[in-house]
Order: sequence, then structure tokens, then C-alpha cells
Amino acid sequence: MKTSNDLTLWYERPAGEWLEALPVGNGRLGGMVFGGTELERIQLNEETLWSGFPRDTNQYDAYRHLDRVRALVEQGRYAEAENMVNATLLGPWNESYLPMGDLHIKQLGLTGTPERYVRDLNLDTAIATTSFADGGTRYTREVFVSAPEQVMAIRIASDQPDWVSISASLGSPLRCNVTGTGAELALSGQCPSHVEPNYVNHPNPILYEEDRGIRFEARLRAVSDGGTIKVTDAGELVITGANAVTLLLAAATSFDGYDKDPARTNKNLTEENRIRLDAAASLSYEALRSRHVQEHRQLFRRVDLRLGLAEAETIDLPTDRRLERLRGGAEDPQLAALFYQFGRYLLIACSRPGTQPANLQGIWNEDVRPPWSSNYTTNINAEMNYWLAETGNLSDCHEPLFDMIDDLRTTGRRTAMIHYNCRGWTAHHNVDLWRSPTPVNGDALWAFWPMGGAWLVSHLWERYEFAKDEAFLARRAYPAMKEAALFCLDWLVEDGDGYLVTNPSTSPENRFIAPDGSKSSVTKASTMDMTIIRELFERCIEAASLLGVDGDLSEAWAAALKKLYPYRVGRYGQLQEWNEDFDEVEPGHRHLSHLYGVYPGNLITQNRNRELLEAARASLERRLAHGSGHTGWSCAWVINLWARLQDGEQAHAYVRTLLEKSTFPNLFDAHPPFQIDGNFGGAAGIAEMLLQSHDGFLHFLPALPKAWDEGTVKGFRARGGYEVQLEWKRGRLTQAVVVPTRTGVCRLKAPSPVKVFCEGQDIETKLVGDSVLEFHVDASKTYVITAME
Ligand code: FUC
Repeated sequence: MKTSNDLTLWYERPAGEWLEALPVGNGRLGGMVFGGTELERIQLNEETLWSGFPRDTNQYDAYRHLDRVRALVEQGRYAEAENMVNATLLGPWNESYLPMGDLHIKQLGLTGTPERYVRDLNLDTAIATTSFADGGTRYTREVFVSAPEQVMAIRIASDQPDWVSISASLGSPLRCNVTGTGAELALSGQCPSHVEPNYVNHPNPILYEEDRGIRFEARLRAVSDGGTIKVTDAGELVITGANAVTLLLAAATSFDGYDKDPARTNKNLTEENRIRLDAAASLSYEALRSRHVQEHRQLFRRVDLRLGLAEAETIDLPTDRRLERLRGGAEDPQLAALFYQFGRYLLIACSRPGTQPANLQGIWNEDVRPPWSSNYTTNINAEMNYWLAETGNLSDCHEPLFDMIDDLRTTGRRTAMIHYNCRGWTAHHNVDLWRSPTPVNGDALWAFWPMGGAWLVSHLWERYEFAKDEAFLARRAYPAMKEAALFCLDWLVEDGDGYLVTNPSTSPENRFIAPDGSKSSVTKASTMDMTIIRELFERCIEAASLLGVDGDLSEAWAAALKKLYPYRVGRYGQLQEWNEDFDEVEPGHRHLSHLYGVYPGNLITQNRNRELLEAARASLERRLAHGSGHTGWSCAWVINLWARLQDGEQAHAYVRTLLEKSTFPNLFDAHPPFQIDGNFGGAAGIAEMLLQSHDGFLHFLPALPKAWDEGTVKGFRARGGYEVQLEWKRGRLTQAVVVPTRTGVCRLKAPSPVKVFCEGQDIETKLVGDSVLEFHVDASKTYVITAME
């Protein structure tokens, strides 16, 4: 029996399947640890292993058909318009993320049935540990992926001297061969030059071509304390009679940028790996481990979250049993806190400065044809992956997304020009390692959606809002936003009523029933399109004015804002999803695209537009009454929406739904299948229930459910440049601490009377709105807000 602390996932059995294994990673290199006793499997990933190579996926004929599609939409011939989009405006599928392989470790010399088995993942150390006893000997295996040393380390030890004997082997589902010399094994392989998505029937879905595609090498080295090491003819590394063994694994690939042919790069993969292995091997295991733990904690320990008091016995149960218990109706608030911190752990493990952004599975994938190619799906999933980054004090981990935006500006500029004759840049709903911005194959329903760029740049603005760093705004955020907004300016057309609309337009990925009874996804001015554009233009005008640039452009954006197709409230009192009050083909659809303005956007808030907020509530209720929220990410979005609607009980009900119905035993989110967006979106939702800052002020505990009646938060970040601590009891805020990064005015909403102190002094405050207080703050000073009763 093991007593877990609040930051450990633990289990009493080895993982029977991949979704029970525990993820480790350093942003680039990932592993899924199964924790077998006699046979350990660690499934391996490297984030740049993708099929394909740089290609031009633009459709040079597309533009010739655009006017005809637009005319069909204006005539209300939506189904015909959709057919024509499918036939003329779409392009080829993009490429797939791939697994690297497997490391198998046989524990030799076991005598009987293992006893006192435990495996766990400690989120605070980022180490997965397996331990068990066999015939009086206790074995321990620790696995982690070091960011400082860029290697995976596996330490196998026992409590008896000279007792550790193992054999290790490498394999891969990709084309590969394994060689071994001295104390090393090398797995050299090649990626396919194309992989068809797993939902496409194709006689030859995995295509390998000579001198095409990414090459890779994974190199494993054994460092043994005592005993002997040899490589067998079967390509196994065998270590016998050691006190302990450290296996070090490094991986390198020939990927050298989205626009470079990986077959032509001169990277020496063996040398890259050897340099890393030599450096790691020169450290003692203890030093390697402590450098890793220290580096991880510098990110992970920025936030501490405690929710309520779990009933004592739940804390001592393995994680899978806690999930079962929750499914049986029990409360376990601290499990929600664990899920939140697991989200932060995952982001640290799969998205670090300089790495690729988190894809649909972060970096963890065992399939050569993974679901939806495990790519970047920008009509919700890629963005949701970053919803927790800023509030969760992991702004650094947000950066890979910004790098991808920079790449997409280059590729997406050509697509804007070739497909639509527009300035600026665009991206559609699927993006891959090669930064293909074009619409993919299949159906307009998902494929025709040129708003990816405009949504992605909202992340740059959000980063600015949280950090208030004008240099970032000037150098990184505004240039990408401006170009996305230029695209939108050119993409808008005037409709018959003089409104500016997008046409053709879809609302990912729902269909409507047109007045003639036909079903289509293609119309004009979907609410999501108009919201994203409105938000982007407003933010660009604000950014340009802050930076003192682009006056003319700002005038153009302001003029366009006045003519944008307006929000409409439909016959159910709902915020309409499309330009007309069409019925949905799927009223309980998983996407909540028309509610973008409530979350992740902030155009529809209590302060800005209460009536629209009520219409959005009606839309959400209608969706949910018909079964929405049934995929993990959809449920996560619902939590955030209820939080913004300030309904703590509803938000909490969907936190429970997410954990009960959409979470695998290893706490990975279930679409199903596994998709990591729900982990990040769910974690973001939990934070959003406790602290908001999107409506012009800090709002403490805006959607606190009864089940979390006591708790503390340290280290959340809020827009305006704040770090925030909260403490509450019996459902009421007792104290908050705010540390601003800049001097200025702080506004906060305090539902009951509070006093504000700085350095022991009572600060003067002014009431400026409905329970909104305003006071002056100096950068880096600490402001303590205390409830008066
Ligand atoms: C969108 C969603 C699907 C899935 C896929 C990866 O297309 O509609 O549910 O999440 O992305």
C-alpha cells in the first residue's frame, strides 16, 4: 500500500495497454512507461518524426471558382455551393505524426510472482517509478526525460548487490534496422514519404520512397555500476550482475525546418546522439536526476492548487480507483486539482521553447496512422492545447505555438494570394510539420475554414495581455496579427444588404438545414467567422494605437467593424450559429463555435453585452440538452463556457463529466480515442472557475462550486500582468494576494466588502462599477486583499 501525495498518479498493476501507461517527456523526446515487471515497455516518440517532406499544396485553380460559389450562396443555393466547394476549393490531405519505436527491457533472473508492486508518476519530479519485490529482492526502475541533457534516463536498481541483470532491445514500426557495439544499440530508421489519414481507405496508405522523408536514429547506451555488458547477435544489450544500471537514450532526426528537404540535410545523427550521451554519461546518475528535477520544478512549482478536502480514504487510493469511485458518485475535489496539475505537467513535457507545439496527442503516439493524423487541428484543438498556458504560469511553454504562427505566416501568405487573391496570411483547419496552410481533402464541413490564422494570432494577443510586454507586442504579436487582419479585410465581401460577410463560410463542423430542406455546411457570415474577425480588428486597432503605427489601416479596420454582419438572436432565444436562423443538422453538436465570443474570446461578457451573454447561455443549454459535450475537448470547452457564464455548479458538473466519462486510467483525455486537448482545456476550465480577468478586472472565484468550498491557489496569472494567490473557506474568499508586474491601476471585483493593504498600509480604493474596485499599484509590490467579515 502506498500513500499518494496530491501530485502523484499511482497504480497497483502494470499498464495492460497504452492508455494505462504513464507519459514522460522533455518537450521533444517522449516515452510511455508501462511498468511491466519481467518485461518493461517504454514506447518512444520524437516530436519531429512525421511523414512527408516540404510540398506545395496550393490549388492554383481554386480562385477561378470562388465567385461562382459566392453567387450560389447569395442565391441561397447552399447545398450546390457546398458541392462546388468540395469539388473546386479543397486540396490534398496533409501529413501524419509518427511513433519512433519501443524500448523493451527484460528483467532477468526473477523467480516468482512479483509482490508489493507499485508504479507511479510524480508530477513534482517528472519521474515515473516502478517498484516490486521478487524472492526477497526489491527492484526499482526510474524513468525520466531530461531537458538539460536531452536524454531519456532509465535507472534499474535493486536492494541486493550484484543483483541487476537485464537485457534491452530497440524496435520500431517504421522502416529500420538495429545495430549494436560495445555498450550501445542504435536504431536507424526512415519515415514514410506519405501516410494517408487513418479514416481514408487506401490500398497503399503508407508509402516509403528511397531518399525521401525524414531519417532518424535512436541510440541507447548502458552505464553499469558493476557487472558485465555485451551486445548479443540478436541485437540485445545484456547487462549481468550489476549493482545498478542506467540506460541513456538519445534521439536525432534529419528534420531541419518546415521548408527544408530532410533527405538533403547534412545532419550527422550519430554524432548528435553521441555528444548528448557522452555529456549525460559524464554525470553521476544522482547529478543527472537532480539537474532534471530542478529544471522541471522551476516550471512546475510556479503554481500550487488545493481544492476542498477530499474524504480521507480517497487520497490513499490508486488513481484508477479514484476515478472509479468518482464514477460511483463520490466527491473527490483534490482529484480535479490533480487533473489540473497533470495538465500543466503534460504541457511542460510536450511543449518547451524551441520545440514543436503540442499536437493532437502532445508528443505521445504509438500509431503509424494515428487518429486524425495526430496533426494540428486549428478549428479548436490546437488552440485548446494552449488555453492553460498563461493562467497556469507556463507562458514559456506557449512559445512553440508562436513559432508555428511565424512559419505559417510564410506559407499562409502564398495560400491567401493563390486561393483567394487576398493580402495577409491564412491557414485552414489542418496544419502539419510542413506548415501546410491549405484546405485538406474531404468535405467543406471541416476542410473549408480559412480562419485558422485569425484564431491562432489571438494567442499572441493573450500573451501580451498577460505579460503587458510592449516589446513582444511590437516585435512578435502585432506583425502576425496585422497580417492575419489584412487577410480578413480582403476576404470580407459586401452582401446584398450592404453587410461585410465571409462567403463562403462554415461553422466548424456543423451543418444546417436550409429552407428548401437541403443540408449544407456552407453559407455566409457564420457567427464564429464574424466573432473572430471582430475580435481581431478591435485588437489590431488597440495594438496599432499603443504602438503608434498604421493609422490608415486602423481606419480601414474601424470602418469594416461598423459594417460587419451583426450577431442575431434566434427563435429559441439562442445566439444564432449562422447568418439565418437555420436549424442544426446536429443540435447537440460537439463544436461550440458560435460561442467563441464567450470563451476563448471576450466579446460577449457581462460588462460588454449582457443580452448576448444570455443568448449564448440559451445556445449552450440547447446544445447540451441535445447531448453536446460528449467528446473530451467538447466537455472541456463546456466547462470554460459555464465558468464564463459564472455558473459554478454547471461548470463543476462538467468537470465531473470530463473525469467520469472522458478520462482514461492514466488521466489522458478521451475524445475517444486519446486526444490531449481535453487535458489542457479541462485544466484551463478549472482555473477559469477560480480566477477570471477577461472583462476589464480581476474576478476572484467567479464560478466556485459548493463541492470546492475550501481551497487555496498560488501562482495563477491574470491579464494586466498579475500573479494571484487566493484562499477561501466555506465558499467565501478569505484573502487574496496580488503582485503586479507593472505600475498602474488595478481593478478587481469583490462580491463582498474587502480591504486592500500594501506593506501593512490600508490602501485607498474607489468603487468604479458593479462591485468593481480600483486602486493604484506599484510594480512588484504585494497587495493583500482581505475580506471584511
Ligand atoms: C475536429 C473535431 C473532431 C476531432 C478532430 C481532431 O475535426 O471535430 O472531433 O477532435 O478535430
